[in-house]
Amino acid sequence: MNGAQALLKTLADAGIEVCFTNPGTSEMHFVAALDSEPRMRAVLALFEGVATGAADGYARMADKPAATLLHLGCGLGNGLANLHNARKGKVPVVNIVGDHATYHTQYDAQLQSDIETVARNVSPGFVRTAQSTAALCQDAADAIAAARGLPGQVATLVLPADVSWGEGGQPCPPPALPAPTAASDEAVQALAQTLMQAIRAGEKTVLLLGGHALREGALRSAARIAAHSGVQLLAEVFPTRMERGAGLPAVERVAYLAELAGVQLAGARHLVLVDAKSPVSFFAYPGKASDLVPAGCTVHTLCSPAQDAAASLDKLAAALGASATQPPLAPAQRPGRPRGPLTAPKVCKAVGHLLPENAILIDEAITSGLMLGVMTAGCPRHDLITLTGGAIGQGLPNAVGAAIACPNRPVIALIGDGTAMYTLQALWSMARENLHVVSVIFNNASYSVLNVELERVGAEQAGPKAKSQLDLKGPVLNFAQLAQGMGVHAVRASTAEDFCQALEYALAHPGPHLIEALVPESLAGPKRKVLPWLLRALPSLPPQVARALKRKIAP
Ligand SMILES: Cc1ncc(C[n+]2csc(CCOP(=O)(O)OP(=O)(O)O)c2C)c(N)n1
Ligand SMILES: [Mg+2]
Repeated sequence: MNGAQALLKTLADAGIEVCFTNPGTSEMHFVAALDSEPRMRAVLALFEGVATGAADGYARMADKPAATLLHLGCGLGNGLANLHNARKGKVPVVNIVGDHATYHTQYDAQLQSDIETVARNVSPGFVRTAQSTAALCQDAADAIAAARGLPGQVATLVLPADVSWGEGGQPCPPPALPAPTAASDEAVQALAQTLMQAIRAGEKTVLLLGGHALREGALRSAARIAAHSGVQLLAEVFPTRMERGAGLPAVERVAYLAELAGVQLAGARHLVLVDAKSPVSFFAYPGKASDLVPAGCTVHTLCSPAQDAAASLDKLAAALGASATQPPLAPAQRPGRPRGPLTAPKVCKAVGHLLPENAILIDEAITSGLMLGVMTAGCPRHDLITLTGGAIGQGLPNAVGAAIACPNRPVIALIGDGTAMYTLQALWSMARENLHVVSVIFNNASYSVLNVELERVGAEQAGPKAKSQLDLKGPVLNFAQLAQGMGVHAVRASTAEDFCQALEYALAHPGPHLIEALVPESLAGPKRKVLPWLLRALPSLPPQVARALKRKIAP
């Protein structure tokens, strides 16, 4: 066996079944070896950001990593934004990055660059350059172990061409994965005491759920604790994967806008982190706090991302006497069928009206998705995937990976028009692999959220040059035509009736579809003007009024 063949066998033996590729000359032996390993599916992406985002989406749904195959430092660099999103979401990915043959690097040829430096940013826990064909598969097993540990991470193995083509490859058995451990008895007991005291004293206590705490088992335990003890539940702002819908506990997410998150957390005296990071503002704004933990609030940790969230919550529920409590669950209910001229909230309503059983919902709709949460809260149960690292261009590639991980589940990806243009090539991979993905693109001809941010940061009066940097009107994009050019069935909708019909058709016909929703900006005109004022006023309003306003702006 050559190195590449042994590597593929090692990957497949460890349960890695899919490789999202964008190869070049240095990866040709790996490409050639693909046919020697029938257990490995190879999926071509036409841009590295699609390959890495697909690997991310795949792992979120399969709960195990895919591999990527990338071309030297430049290919890895092209895939970096979505690896960043995977890193922030603690999603396992095994990158295989081809490199020049070891003896070729001294010549500083055209594609020569420092791959490890590029990799370190997104895979700080594991970057290694394989040095010999004989040791390659041990390197791969170490990479897989690093990726699959708790928390999951991006691991990068650099594969020089001569290590790949060299003879004498030795496949390695799959690495042993340590069983995740729950929070210790002592830690749970101590926290239970603190919480009981706090609750007796009437102090507002919040459990902040993130990571694996947003899966069904953990959610149920958390909801038992909440129902029994009166603590409040919040979910982290951008979940990696959240199970929700009718029959599951409904958990409100921390708001994206810091001022709204402030309303949610106001008055909290105890914040308990459950596989979550202490909340901070997405960006800094002049004169506003970055840390969202209110003054006088103590932060506790039930379990870190390296621990078993569900088992830790179970233990806490038991310690509080909540194990038998029946928590309230989201009732089954859907919004009605929207009518009239299409708007972004009506698209969200239509999705809520029609969302099929067991769907995977990907939300990268930016301002157009503000109503998605409420509109789908009572839908049949589904998984929600969100933009974990803020680097846009994640959603369409995620859809490719999610559909490959779960071929029997419909995937609906809601994407902003600006966002869609980062990794639009994902559509081609959807067509080639015949994936059942419905991509909904909100064409509002704008980087709308940045117009909001322009007002919020208090920048000086924006002139025409500034405004044109946030405007996508000249020329207006035609996503239906772009999709058709990549082999994806696509339609445009400008009324709610047309949109509903298109969505029904797409859901009923397996395979990729794109629906281009022609919508006005959700936050425009007077709404956009008053928003910064409202946000600034929130802390001085009575809590009930502030909460009502929060529900109105971002339910
Ligand atoms: C990789 C990356 N580049 C740029 C940005 C900055 N950014 C955030 S939102 C956004 C525009 C989003 O526009 P669109 O998808 O049309 O959504 P809308 O604001 O119109 O709702 C940009 C450019 C980012 N977050 N990530
Ligand atoms: Mg837009």
